[in-house]
Amino acid sequence: MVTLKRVLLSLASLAVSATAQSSATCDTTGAGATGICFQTYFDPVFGSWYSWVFPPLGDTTYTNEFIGQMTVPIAGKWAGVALGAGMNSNLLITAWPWNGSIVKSARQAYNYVQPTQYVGPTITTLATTINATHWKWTYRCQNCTSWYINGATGGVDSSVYSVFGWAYSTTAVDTPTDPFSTMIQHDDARLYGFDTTQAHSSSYGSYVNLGSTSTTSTTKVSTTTTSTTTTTTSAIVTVSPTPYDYVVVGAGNCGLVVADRLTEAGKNVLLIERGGPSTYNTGGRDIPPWLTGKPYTRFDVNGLFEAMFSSSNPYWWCNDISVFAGCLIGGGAAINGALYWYPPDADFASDNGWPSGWQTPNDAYSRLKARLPSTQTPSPDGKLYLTQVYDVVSKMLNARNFQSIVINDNPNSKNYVYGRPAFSAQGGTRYGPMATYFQTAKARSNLHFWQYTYVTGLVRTNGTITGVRTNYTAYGGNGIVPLTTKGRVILSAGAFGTARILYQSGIGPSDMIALVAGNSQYASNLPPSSAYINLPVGNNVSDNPSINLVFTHPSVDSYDNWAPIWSNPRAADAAQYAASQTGVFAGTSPRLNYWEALGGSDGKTRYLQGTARPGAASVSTIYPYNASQIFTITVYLSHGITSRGRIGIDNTLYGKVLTNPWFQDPVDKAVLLTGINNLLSTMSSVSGLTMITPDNTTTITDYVNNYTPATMNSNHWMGSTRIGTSSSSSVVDANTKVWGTTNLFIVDAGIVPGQPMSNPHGMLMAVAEVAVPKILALTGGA
Ligand code: 6FA
Ligand code: ABL
Repeated sequence: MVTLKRVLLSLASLAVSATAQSSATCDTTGAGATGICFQTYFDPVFGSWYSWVFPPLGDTTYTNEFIGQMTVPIAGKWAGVALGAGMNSNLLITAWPWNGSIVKSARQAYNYVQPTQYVGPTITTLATTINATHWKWTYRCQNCTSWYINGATGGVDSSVYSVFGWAYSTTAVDTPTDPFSTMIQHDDARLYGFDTTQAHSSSYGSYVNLGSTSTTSTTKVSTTTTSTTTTTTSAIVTVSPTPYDYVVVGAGNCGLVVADRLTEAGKNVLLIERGGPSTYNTGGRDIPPWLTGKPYTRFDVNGLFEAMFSSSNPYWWCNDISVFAGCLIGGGAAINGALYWYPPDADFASDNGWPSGWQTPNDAYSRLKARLPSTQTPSPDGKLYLTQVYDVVSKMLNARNFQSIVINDNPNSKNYVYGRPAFSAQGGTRYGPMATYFQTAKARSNLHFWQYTYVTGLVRTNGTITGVRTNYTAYGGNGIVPLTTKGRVILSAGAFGTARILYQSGIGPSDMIALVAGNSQYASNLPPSSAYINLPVGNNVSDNPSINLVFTHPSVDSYDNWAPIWSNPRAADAAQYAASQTGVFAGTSPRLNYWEALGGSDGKTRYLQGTARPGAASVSTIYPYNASQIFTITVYLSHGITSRGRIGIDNTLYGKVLTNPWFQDPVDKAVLLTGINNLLSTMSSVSGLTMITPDNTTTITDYVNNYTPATMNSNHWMGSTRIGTSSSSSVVDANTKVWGTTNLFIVDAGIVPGQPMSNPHGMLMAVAEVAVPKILALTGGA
């Protein structure tokens, strides 16, 4: 057992820091060997093996089935697999040993709650082995590769790389004889990349004929509680914790920049990300059917951006936040529209809420541009594609004497200007921080990276953080990552994610901490109430109010409203992208952006950004219209907005908006209305142009007044942990250190006090470029 433990330990560090991978193994040795060759994933946390083999691709005899095997330490009182990226809406199979055989069930979960019976699959045991250390169960699962769960269809496409999950518990189910027994939540569960493409066997037909044999080795443990408990103790795998100089939470847009700059400075850094791979170079293998065999996933191909919103299994969104946010490597930068603007000086101005020391960060801009230059021509052949929307909207703007410029050549020009969108793309692919900062960070031995690991709070003694709590419970036996004596934590979990971690650590308004204190799972992690730190976490939140206007014009190609791009794209465009990464698919949907400064009745200037694209998210009109000619102009109010809202959690710790941030100040609404009317004032100068949403049965004022608030969301949430000069009105000081703490920092959208001029992901990377040198320059740290 000592030997096994050492092997598992070394595998543990390997598998957690690298992309989890499956490998080919044949079950040919030891008692009860089936002879089946599987593709296997080894779980380093508890030391289980989860294996699959599918019929050959194209086989028509054994449709909709597979053979699976679980080899689980005897301490595992039940284990389960999810046939997809998460428990929710995927087929789940649970199993446990009982009286020398395996009790099995197919289950489903409608949410992150106890899974219940799922009717449909036929599961047949092919072999069972139970010995002193493990139980091994081999099963055939028929009617198991597609399902209808939770109102959605799902399935395993074994011709492409998959993401699967495991769950494991050391607590037995409530009624072991009942396959559908209730159970307490698993000790731990993870997702992992699984190479289904390698999990096919021409011997499948002979494997299913193993029949329902049950082999039980001579060393079978008795099923009495006493003897299994004895075995349990020696089989549990605990990974020894290592202290780190810096723990960075969140490998998102900002976290990747932070991790790169800290490791560049020689610090020993652990980067923790709750999600998994995105782009190919992060380990992602979610490749569209028309690019099979090519190294371009849905996250690489910019043209697949609009498909993010129409997938039946959108595993990339954070599943515990009420608004869109990316929970995978790259965070928002892995799933966003890749509009990428070099920040104007106004973004960091003191009248936008920034403390001194942040204005005109030219060095940071230079560092950012050097790592990630923008492009107006995402297609590597230098050509522009699908340009009709640009041509039409530029006519509306020319009639008002707007100037056409290269936006990122003139970042400070943001009044009466328009231009082609700038993208954080290169080589026809989404580039972003995943292809730049993350790659250099990963190449350094002082970067340690854990994915699929969820941070649930901080361990602290008053204002000093001593550890980071994770769901990797085998780590030190409790999932707590310790810090070196002068160690620091940097939260980059995004505006919602960071706020929640703070609440879970007793930092924030008392009503939010009270919700954690009332949560049976997390209450005990809170520090004593005398150590709570009262800060306005979640307050002062802003997001651009945005209004969509939908038009038609005879020259416009709506690009089929981006509907068939995942499974059935236009053949010529798909072939062009496959051959040279050029063409329509090299860019995301936007085709023109414009900016205008507008005065308000309060004497303040607010800026408006417009984004025009083929297609529309929704159309509401009494007019007959030609759907192949639709396009949208989204009008955002950005820099200078005064409205603020509040975000927080509910009693299940689900992240949500408590007070909408849009139009709290009526002047914001009045100014946006002025901007929309200005835009529409020259419509008649473009012949053939019709606005269909709103149509002429609705005035612009009514349209804006009746706009569903949630659809005004721009996904540009910031300010929940704003930077400032006082702990009564801000959460972090000018060095991004959380007030009242000695070693806790925040570097993400949450610290931004006022909306920047434009879509923010570039500006946010600049925030990280400014913040890291400030943190490193602060004395007292590692
Ligand atoms: N910004 C742009 O500039 N241009 C765009 O075109 C654009 N489009 C979109 C868009 O289309 C959508 C749908 C969304 C949601 C956002 C868009 N944005 C755009 C906004 C931009 O992407 C975000 O403002 C930006 O990504 C925010 O950067 P942050 O670094 O503050 O936050 P992220 O969400 O990127 O990263 C947080 C990371 O922490 C994630 O990887 C998450 O998985 C991880 N995390 C969260 N909680 C965690 C926990 N408890 N434990 C471990 N990891 C955690
Ligand atoms: C952004 O900055 C916004 O956050 C996104 O909402 C926006 O994308 C992208 N940039 C591109 O401009 C829109 C999509 O084009 C819509 O199809 C989608 O309905 C909307 O996001 C959802 O918020």
